[in-house]
Amino acid sequence: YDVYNVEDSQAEEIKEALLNNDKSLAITKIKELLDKEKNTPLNIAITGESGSGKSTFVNAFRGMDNREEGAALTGVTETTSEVTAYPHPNYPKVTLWDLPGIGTTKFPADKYLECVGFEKFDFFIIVSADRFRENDVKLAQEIQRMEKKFYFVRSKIDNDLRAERRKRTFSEEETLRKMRENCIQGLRDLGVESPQVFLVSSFELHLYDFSLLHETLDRDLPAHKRHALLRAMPNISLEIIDKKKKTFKRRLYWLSALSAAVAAVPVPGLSIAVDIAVLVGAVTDYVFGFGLDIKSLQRLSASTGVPYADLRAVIVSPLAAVKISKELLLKVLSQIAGAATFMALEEVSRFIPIVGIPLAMVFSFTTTYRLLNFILNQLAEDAQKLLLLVLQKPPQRSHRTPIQTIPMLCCGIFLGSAPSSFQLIST
Ligand SMILES: Nc1nc2c(ncn2[C@@H]2O[C@H](COP(=O)(O)OP(=O)(O)O)[C@@H](O)[C@H]2O)c(=O)[nH]1
Ligand SMILES: [Mg+2]
Repeated sequence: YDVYNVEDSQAEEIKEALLNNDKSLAITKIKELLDKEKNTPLNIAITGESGSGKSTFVNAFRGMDNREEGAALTGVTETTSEVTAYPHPNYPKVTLWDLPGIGTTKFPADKYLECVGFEKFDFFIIVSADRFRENDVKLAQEIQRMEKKFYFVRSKIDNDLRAERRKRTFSEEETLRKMRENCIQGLRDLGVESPQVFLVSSFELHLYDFSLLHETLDRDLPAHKRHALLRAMPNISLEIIDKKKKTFKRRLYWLSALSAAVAAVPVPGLSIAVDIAVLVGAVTDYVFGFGLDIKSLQRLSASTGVPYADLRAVIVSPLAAVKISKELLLKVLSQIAGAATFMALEEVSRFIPIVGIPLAMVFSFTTTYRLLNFILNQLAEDAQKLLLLVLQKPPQRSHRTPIQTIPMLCCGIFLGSAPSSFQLIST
């Protein structure tokens, strides 16, 4: 098992504890590792002038429609210097901060940063709906002086493209290229050395540069923050869903090791009781990460206009769009072919003297691994099918099917049609 494929230094400690047969230490360490990921705070500052589209971006990032309850208020002129926190609905430790425009506060850049409490932010996104101005640049320079990162987002790209589309010689690629270049040149002229500019439409995050923004942030952030960001990302591409699946899969080894360590405690019945609680936690995590919980699906329905029932109809996993309980999970697990046999073997093997304990560990590991892997694959497939469904929705005229998504679509269809019984075996 590829247990070493974790960037964390904790991995070595766990391995050592397991090898030394120090189970309680191993359990503590594995739990620490799993919890750490879940509890990593990520604070993203969104700034830019009033009307630039900050609040809409905050909502879109959290998978919310502007009109929804709990959404940041949009289309209102800023009059106060209030900083508002918008926690991610599924990962409240990931927070988007809607900052007032520097022009609204009338503070100089250094005072502005102090005023908004810059220390807590992991990075800044500076939004503008047209060219970037002196205020944006002064702020960027001050952010840099504070040794924080910043990225420029040129918003409302859909508006620009709509206007350009009227021209006879319209080429989307060319228009986007020019806009990007103009923004970069404008920032250079104002003194920013190598500005990173991303063209975004908050109404269509799956188009233009939002994916690129994620990739860039992914590169720049430290490992644990990277995971927090990925999990909170809206499902804008099949690739994002696949990346989520891969990080969950990496954690699967630790969950399986945890289950194995627990199973080796020679008390009948205990291993299964502990395992189920651990499994419920893990599966709930997958469901939330893929946005397959009831509330996320309602949000998806609201923001895309696809009826909830239609979304629900493509979902196969019995664990999506329901409240996950121990009872439900046990029922689902028992329905997964072969599962029952594995668990029975585990229970039996524990009582075989000497060989029993290590054998129980092995069985527990493989059982947990196979079951969670099966569930994870099925949920990821559901998320991909949902994405394909919402991208297909008719009102979005021929906006463009980005060329790069065509192979991914094929791949998604292929994944979607793979017989699920194979995935129980495949890793
Ligand atoms: N077409 C389009 N309009 C947008 C976009 N982002 C924001 N808007 C609109 O621009 C206006 C101002 O947006 P808002 O988010 O309130 O800006 P803020 O003042 O910076 O928070 C609102 O009417 C939004 O609907 C976008 O990506 N595309
Ligand atoms: Mg606003």
